[in-house]
Formats: sequence, C-alpha cells, structure tokens
Amino acid sequence: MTWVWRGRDDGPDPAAQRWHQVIRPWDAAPRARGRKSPIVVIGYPTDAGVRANFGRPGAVDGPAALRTACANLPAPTTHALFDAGDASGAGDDVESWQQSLAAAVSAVRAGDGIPLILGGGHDQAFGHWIGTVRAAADGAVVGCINFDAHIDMRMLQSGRAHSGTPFFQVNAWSAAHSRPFKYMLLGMQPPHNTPALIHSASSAGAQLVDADAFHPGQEASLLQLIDRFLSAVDLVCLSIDLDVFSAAAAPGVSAPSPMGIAPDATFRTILRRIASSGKVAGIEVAECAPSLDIGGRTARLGAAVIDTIVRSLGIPS
Ligand SMILES: [Mn+2]
Repeated sequence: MTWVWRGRDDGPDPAAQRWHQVIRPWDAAPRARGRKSPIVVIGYPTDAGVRANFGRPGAVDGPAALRTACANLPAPTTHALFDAGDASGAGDDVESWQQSLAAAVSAVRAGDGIPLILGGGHDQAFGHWIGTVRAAADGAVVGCINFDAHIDMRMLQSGRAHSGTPFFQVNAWSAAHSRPFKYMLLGMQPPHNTPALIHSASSAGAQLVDADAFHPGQEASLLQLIDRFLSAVDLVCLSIDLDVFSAAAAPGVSAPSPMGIAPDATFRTILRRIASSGKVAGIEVAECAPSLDIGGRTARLGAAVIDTIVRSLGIPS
C-alpha cells in the first residue's frame, strides 16, 4: 500500500498530534494494539457500482481524498488509528468488491477494531454489513443506520448489485437466513425516491425519516426514534452517504441533493447520539467524488463528520 498519510507537524506534544502522525499500518501491529480500541481505515476505491447505477463517476478517487482530508484532524485521545489499505475487486464486478471489503471488515472486527470505510460507491454498504455479520456472535442483530438522500434498496439490475442496491441485498440476505431486517434511513429526499420504492422499502420494515425531520423543533422526537431503533439491535453499521447533505455543502457526489440537510448542530446532535450508543461496529463514508467536488469541500465535510463520530464513540450522551 502506498502510504499517503502526511500533513502538518506541530511538535512532539501528545495533545498536538494529528491523524497522520499517529496512524499505523494495521497488519504491522498484530494484537499488540495498545489499550485504546482501534479504528481501522479501509479504502473502497471503486465507482463501478455508481456507473452501473447510471450515476456520475468519480468516487473511485474518494478514499485518497478522504485520507488526505483526515490527515490533519486532531488525533483521537480514546482510539488508536490504523490503515488496513484498500479493498480490491475484479474490475467492475461489484459483488467481488463487496466480498473483498467484507473480508477486510471481518478481519478488523476479529481484531476488536472498528472499521472506518472510505468510499467509493455506496455498494460498499453491503460489504460493510455482511462482513460485520460474519464476525459477530451467532444471532447478533446487526442494524444499519444510513444518512442518505436515497433509499438504496432498489432491485438488482439483471441480477447484479450496484450503488443503489446495498440494503436490498441486506434485506434479501436477512430474509434468506430468517433474520430480522433492521434498517433506518435518515434524510430521505422525496424528489429522489419513487412512491413505489418508498412503499416497497416500508413494507420490508425499513424506517424512513424524511430530511425535514432535521429541524431543531423535531430533534427530541428524532432522538426518540433513534433510541428505539438502537435498543432493538446489538450492533449497528453507521453509513454516511455524503449526498444526504445539500449540494452546497456536498457538491462532490454522484447525485447531489439541492434540498439536502445541513451539517448543522441538529445533524451533529443526531450523529453523536448514534456514535455514543456503544453499538457502532463500523463506520463508512460513501460517494466522495473528488473530480466533481469544489475546492475539496465534500472530502473535508466527510472528514469533519468522521471526526464528530470518532469523538463520540463510546461516550454516553
Ligand atoms: Mn446512497
């Protein structure tokens, strides 16, 4: 793996360290990973699923841009940082990418780490989830909380996965294995989802929360909804599709949302509630497409979201 972690250096003071100074290769430190629970970066450098979904390509370069944007974040005090490199796939074969990611996620979970997946097309969400399930205790309920403008529960295209199908795949697997399907979508945009999709997702048990719920006046009831969801799962895969944010905040995505949510205090309160639940088994940021970005703001937003999550992991709210 090419080591891309570099940035500012404010001297040896432990309180002045940044990500690039403390992050280490994951495989170079087997087990002796210290007292801090590890967060382990895994890149998902493909937009094959985006192209198969007729989206604008560019997310293939998302992991590199997100690593660069995270490099100068203040080093976490509660977690050690590692980079496990990138998932890989057979060309544009989306399922092979998902399985590669799943294997990497399972390995990180087996080492008591929390994977931090940097994407990449949102098809990564299925690899994230299935890798978590495989490493979890038998019978553990692994839910998905997904900030997204879209319900990525669309049907396979000629039997093939793409960036719009990950939660369809989660649901299909859960049904085939007689397991509960726990999926909550936060920030849905009515203009970008057909009534048929809303109906089929709701019928399958998806919990869909409209972007309009991200409002200070709705915060308390939204927190209640989230607490109820969290109480019904053992672990949660937290998935941030950057297109949940307004196009002004996140232009560098395949499908920008003109009326997306703001990365404001209400959003951050909701995010911290999930992160501090103690149930987050994995984190992913999806759909960062640097070639579509303006001045790197989407990658920087992704990094700021990651920073907000990492600061709250394991800290009760
Ligand atoms: Mn998505």
